[in-house]
Amino acid sequence: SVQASFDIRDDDRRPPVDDLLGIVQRGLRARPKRLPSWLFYDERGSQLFEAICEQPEYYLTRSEIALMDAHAGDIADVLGPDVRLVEYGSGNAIKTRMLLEHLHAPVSYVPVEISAEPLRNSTQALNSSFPGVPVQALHADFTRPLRLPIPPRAPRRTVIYFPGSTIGNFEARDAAELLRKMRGEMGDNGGILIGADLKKDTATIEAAYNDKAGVTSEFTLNMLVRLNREIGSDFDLSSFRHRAHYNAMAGRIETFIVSTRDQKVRVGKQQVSFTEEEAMQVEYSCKYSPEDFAALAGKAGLAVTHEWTDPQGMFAVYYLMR
Ligand code: AVI
Repeated sequence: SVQASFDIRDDDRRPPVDDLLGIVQRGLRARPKRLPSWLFYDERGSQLFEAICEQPEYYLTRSEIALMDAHAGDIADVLGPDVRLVEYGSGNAIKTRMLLEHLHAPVSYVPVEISAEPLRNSTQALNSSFPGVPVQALHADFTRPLRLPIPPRAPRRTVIYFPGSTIGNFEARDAAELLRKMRGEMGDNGGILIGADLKKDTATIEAAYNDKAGVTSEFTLNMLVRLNREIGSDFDLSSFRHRAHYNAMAGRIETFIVSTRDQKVRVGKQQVSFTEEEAMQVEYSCKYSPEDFAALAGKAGLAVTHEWTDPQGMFAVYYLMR
């Protein structure tokens, strides 16, 4: 019988977010004001993101699952046998499961995740569903250089899996840099399997980031709730609102937190002024044509060797190699 096994390793070089106040104050001094989108993902923010994925307007998750449903077997054939699968982020692992079900004799599964609790949960759940696949979880920030655990046996290749179009939350330069970092980690014979949202009509995209139930709005404003709690700022939640619009020229959703009145907010020892309608930038979600994505990969020294889309042509998954 196969022995279930998993371990969770702490990357001791993981930087604690010890200077949250400094990061926020710097962002609020910028013009226009801006805060980094990773600030969304505290415990509540991660729950709200999961809820966004279930909104009827948010087609990304459903489309990527439909894509995996249609093509996971073919994807597994392209990756080949004896793969070590390294996943950047380990959120809700539906897509990972669909992939693991089809992979031929995977060597190990290595989820890399900065939040300890979700990492522990998904590691345990995956381990009980796939007792034959050793899980070597890594508690680390995937944007930083990783020290991957030693695999239980020599893999034929390392494949980095980065679903969800999370690459789109990085600005072009940072996205290329992240792909280049992955390129180093996967090695000569490795590959990257990556999901990216496709460009499409503005109305469909904008609806996905402005759901009727208001979940995305709550997700966006939760960033201020988090800051009030963690750095003791006094953002008045009732005088800020969510705004997301599609910048077709730049090919991205741009999300802002907008001040609904002239106001001052205390952030540490500083008073920060907001004018009425002042918009603070908090997230980009880039959309790519297949050509855009091939160009991005090229900047990182990678080539698209395969691409798949869901039956409705909403979302794409690319396989990249050196
Ligand atoms: C995680 N990421 C791919 C989501 C996106 O679509 O950019 C985050 C999100 N922001 C608002 N809604 C969803």
